[in-house]
Amino acid sequence: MKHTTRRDFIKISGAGAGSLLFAKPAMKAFSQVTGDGTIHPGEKLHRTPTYCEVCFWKCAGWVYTDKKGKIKKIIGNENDPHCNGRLCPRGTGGIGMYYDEDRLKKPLIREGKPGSQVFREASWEEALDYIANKMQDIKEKHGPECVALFSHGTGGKMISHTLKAFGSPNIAAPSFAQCRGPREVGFTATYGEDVMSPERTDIRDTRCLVLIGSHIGENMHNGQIQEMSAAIDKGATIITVDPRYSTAASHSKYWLPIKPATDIALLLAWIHVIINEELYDKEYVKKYTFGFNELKDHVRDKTPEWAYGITTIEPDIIRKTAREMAHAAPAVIVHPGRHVTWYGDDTQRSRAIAILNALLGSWGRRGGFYVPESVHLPKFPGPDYPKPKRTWKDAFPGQYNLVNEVLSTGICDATIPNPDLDCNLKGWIVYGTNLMASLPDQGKTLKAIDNLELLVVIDTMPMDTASYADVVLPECTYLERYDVIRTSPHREPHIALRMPASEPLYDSKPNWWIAKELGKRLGLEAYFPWKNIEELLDWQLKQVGSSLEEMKRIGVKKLKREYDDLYFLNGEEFEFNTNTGKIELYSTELAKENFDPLPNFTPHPEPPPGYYRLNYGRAPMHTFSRTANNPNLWEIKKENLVWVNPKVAKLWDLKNGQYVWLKNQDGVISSFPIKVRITERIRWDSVYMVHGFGHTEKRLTRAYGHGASDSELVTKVAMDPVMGGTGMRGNFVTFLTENPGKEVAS
Ligand SMILES: Nc1nc2c(c(=O)[nH]1)N[C@H]1C(S)=C(S)[C@@H](COP(=O)(O)OP(=O)(O)OC[C@H]3O[C@@H](n4cnc5c(=O)[nH]c(N)nc54)[C@H](O)[C@@H]3O)O[C@H]1N2
Ligand SMILES: Nc1nc2c(c(=O)[nH]1)N[C@H]1C(S)=C(S)[C@@H](COP(=O)(O)OP(=O)(O)OC[C@H]3O[C@@H](n4cnc5c(=O)[nH]c(N)nc54)[C@H](O)[C@@H]3O)O[C@H]1N2
Ligand code: SF4
Ligand SMILES: [Mo]
Repeated sequence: MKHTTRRDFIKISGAGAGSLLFAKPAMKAFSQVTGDGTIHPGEKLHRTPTYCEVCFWKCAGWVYTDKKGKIKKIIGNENDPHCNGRLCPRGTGGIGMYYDEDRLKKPLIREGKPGSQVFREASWEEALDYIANKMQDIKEKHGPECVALFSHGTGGKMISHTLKAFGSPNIAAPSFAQCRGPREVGFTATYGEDVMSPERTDIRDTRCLVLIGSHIGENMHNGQIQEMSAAIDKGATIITVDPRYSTAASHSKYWLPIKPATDIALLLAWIHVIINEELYDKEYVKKYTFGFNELKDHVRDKTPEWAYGITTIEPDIIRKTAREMAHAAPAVIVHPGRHVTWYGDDTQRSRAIAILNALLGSWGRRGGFYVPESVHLPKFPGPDYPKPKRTWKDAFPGQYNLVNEVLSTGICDATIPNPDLDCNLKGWIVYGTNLMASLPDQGKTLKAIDNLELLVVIDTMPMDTASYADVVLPECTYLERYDVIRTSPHREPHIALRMPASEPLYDSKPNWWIAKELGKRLGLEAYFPWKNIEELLDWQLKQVGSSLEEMKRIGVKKLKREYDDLYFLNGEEFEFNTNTGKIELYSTELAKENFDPLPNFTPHPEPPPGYYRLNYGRAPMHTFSRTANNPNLWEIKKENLVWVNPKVAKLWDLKNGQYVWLKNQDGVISSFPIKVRITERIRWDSVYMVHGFGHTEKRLTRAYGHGASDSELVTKVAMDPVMGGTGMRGNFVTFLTENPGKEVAS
């Protein structure tokens, strides 16, 4: 196992966040980022501002085009707090999204029977008329609420506007029920506020960063990586809890290779040590928290020795790491993570993380969690949205009272006919999300799709979900369009502009145009009183003292904070937005809903003999399934590998580089084989693979058939009873070394 030293980490990261994890061949691929060769020295390039859409960190940058209008390169905007002038490799390689010759080029309408997957090209007029007619039909027969929107990504805001004007509140993203939902509900129950994106973690100034399955390093969220690197530079301690020896683990003072699914036991033991050894911030706890005595009683018997039997982490290490955190407090962060839908008790694990931070006094403190601010852009004058009569929650009476966002999987469930429901959803618009890859239990998604009267997919690529659509609309890429202004929260409030660097290729159109044209056909012109998006953006920008003209020049503008409270809890009075006005160690809200008011450890199912827990994560050069076909990024990583512990490899007589098929506990076999990587970096009870590969859509000429899809193998879901999140890490796989002769659907 190769160990890089702390010094090495600083050295490579100093060259740019992007190079952090890259070997030389990978970097070489980046020197030829454009589709048509390199930039000639001395060539004069024109630059336009953008913000990246390759992932949801949305770094602001500059796009350079040549005299002919060809896009040549993208670099970071120095003034942007998300990236500080440096893009990650995916952001640099974003040009590949524009040059990908497999892009959707024309609107498509399905021919023949539902499910036929045979399409014909259509004009925009015909495609939009078709959608509007169907939507009106559903509205008349069942009500507008029976059309739902799945959306992920910036452009979803415009399509949401059309849907809300149409009268439906059913707008969901997989980034809640399949991602950060439990953390937002867990932190809100504790602090009355959520963690937000970008996370309000003050990593830059932290003295101790605890990562619990948060694999920053493979998880390439740009600003966090840069801040973590800066923190290490200043001598911060990193503690990583991960059953896998992750990149972060390799830069940590302590790596705790925890038995999967047991983190709550570790967290309770840490809380026990911190209370028992009186290491908590007494003044902070007394002044700002509620329920300390209940918590103290609750963890009395949750000793490190108790946790050892569950987690396999030595009591001595549990004590040492707890002291390390307390020593750094309040400049300590027990990171809330982001993709936290693991085992179904995820809100409770997030609560335990929130409680631990409260004991250490890190919320609202420098080097802990800061208070972010964002710019509020006024809404362009127009009518209010109609008030919906029903919502998706009607399908789940009495459930999910603590949930403020829509559950994607809830929409899916509410689409499958059920005698208890007076209305099933009948139409889906899917914008910028590949449901077949991002929702668990593909069988269920397909069942829901089977019951639809209308499925519209708006995408840039012919992704897996598009093949089930009635109508497919080709959106132009982020490099060819304006979008809404980015107003994400940060230390300093700021705005960022995305504008087209080039005309849209083929017959693709931007989301704002699609939203407006569809709105027009639905009789919703009044909601689109602006001529084009330039007029809308310019008006909004002028309300906050800028203009489109200014933003085209500078790309990012920082504004003054309204409140001087970046770090607010230094002894002053503060009322939290909870029932008690305090940080709730004991949650009155969870108690009211009959959930555990203090987190408990519950054991989870173990893999049956011959099976291994399916663990998955990210690769630094790819984003989910969306970059698998990107020519630049594909060049660097064409397929995922399955990580297998040497002991397991020996047992199965597996060799490095050998291809195997994976079969899960429900008998589902991966469509394609996956290459074995034998490594000590994964525990013997689990295997690991990167999410987003194994595409079954042949129109993705590069990505088709490369690697295996974790999504296919996630057929079992551990539902979080508090907020409906779908725990996806309770699936187990075994190896098939012979070709199972599986027919591949495409
Ligand atoms: N099994 C499994 N499931 C998971 C995860 C996992 O790791 N494993 N991760 C979960 C997490 S954390 C999340 S956040 C979700 C992510 O889920 P998704 O957001 O669905 O992720 P992608 O698979 O990247 O799908 C994005 C889609 O948007 C399209 N797209 C890209 N850019 C544009 C654009 O500008 N306009 C339009 N219209 N479309 C565009 C892409 O072509 C692609 O089809 O998945 C969740 N589901
Ligand atoms: N390059 C790149 N970066 C990305 C993305 C991307 O697609 N590509 N997606 C972004 C998005 S939307 C999200 S949500 C984040 C997700 O990134 P994170 O929130 O960092 O990660 P997770 O996917 O939850 O966690 C993956 C890690 O959890 C470990 N793990 C598995 N089981 C357990 C367990 O039981 N206990 C513990 N302690 N650890 C466990 C795995 O070994 C792995 O190292 O990444 C973001 N960043
Ligand atoms: S982290 Fe990378 S992919 Fe994500 S927005 Fe920033 S540059 Fe783009
Ligand atoms: Mo996510």
